[in-house]
Amino acid sequence: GKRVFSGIQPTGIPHLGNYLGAIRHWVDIQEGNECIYCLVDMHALTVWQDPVQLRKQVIEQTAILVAAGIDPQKQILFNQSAVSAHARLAWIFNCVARIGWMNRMTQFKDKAGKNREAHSAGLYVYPNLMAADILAYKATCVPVGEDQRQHLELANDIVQKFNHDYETDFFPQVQGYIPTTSARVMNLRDGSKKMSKSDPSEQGRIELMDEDDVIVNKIKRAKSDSEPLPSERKGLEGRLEAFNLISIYSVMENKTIDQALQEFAGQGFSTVKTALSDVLIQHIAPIREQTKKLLADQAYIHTILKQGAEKASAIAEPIVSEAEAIVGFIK
Ligand code: AQP
Repeated sequence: GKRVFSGIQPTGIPHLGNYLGAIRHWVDIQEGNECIYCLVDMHALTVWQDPVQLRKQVIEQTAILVAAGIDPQKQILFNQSAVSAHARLAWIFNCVARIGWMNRMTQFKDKAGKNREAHSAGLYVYPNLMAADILAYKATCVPVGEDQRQHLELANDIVQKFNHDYETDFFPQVQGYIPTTSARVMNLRDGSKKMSKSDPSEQGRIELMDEDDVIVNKIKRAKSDSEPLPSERKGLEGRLEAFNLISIYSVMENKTIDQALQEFAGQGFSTVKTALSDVLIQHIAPIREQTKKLLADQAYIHTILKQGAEKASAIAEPIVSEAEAIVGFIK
């Protein structure tokens, strides 16, 4: 088996994009592997978080992950700030990574927008903390969405420079695992933006805690177009919202886009939307209901996080201590 690491920001209720791009694969990859799944509250802090909300969201997300099928007994599920090894290794990596490397990160440019100077320094060095998350465990398999590819490359640049500068082979190269079926799920109201937790409008995303009628309504009001559906993928070119709806449907039904289009060719969007709402409800309702049950016993959720942090520390502590010794820290 492999050692797998992945994280999710407790910045809100996970949505369909997080589910199809990450959570679903996290569940599948558990068999035969050692999986470390982290609620990255330190990453969340790179943009303003209300403290009460942040705490609530960590608890809620933990429950959702367990409800979605992460096994907290066999695997490791915890919040990042509870394991100090992340922050300690991130500092070392802040001193390994070059400012020029950070300046090339497209996610920073996207998130910071025009007013870069007003953002936190944490947002700027976010990818170094992500490298530390992975390498504190020497994890070699990192399942993430396509949007994280550049950050994984940066992690490998850090590994290479660290190993070179300190004349060691201490850190292993990191392998991304970007499943080909993890379509980038786009905003339901704007097919050029990705579906995102922090988008001010909830109408653009399906959250894993949405009630059935909310799902039906959001899909009903999702942007589409008035053309009938084509029989082949190329007929969706330039139709961003139409493509997004078909793409979500096909991923959820384990079909190719062309197979999905066979079902709907020649028809309008109302048929697609009804079918899509149905599959979404089939997948989401059980997760939502199980989450509610789990949240009724918050002590249990706290125990999961505490035990997860203990198991995570047991792995990360010796690795990060050795990295500290390599750079010359006296402990
Ligand atoms: N729209 C998406 N489609 C496919 N995958 C996605 N992921 C996020 N959005 C989509 C994947 O979900 C995992 C966890 O993401 P994250 O919480 O660490 O941060 P994010 O990518 O910044 O997600 P959000 O929802 O947009 O959060 P905010 O709004 O807080 O920034 C990652 O593996 C990601 O690829």
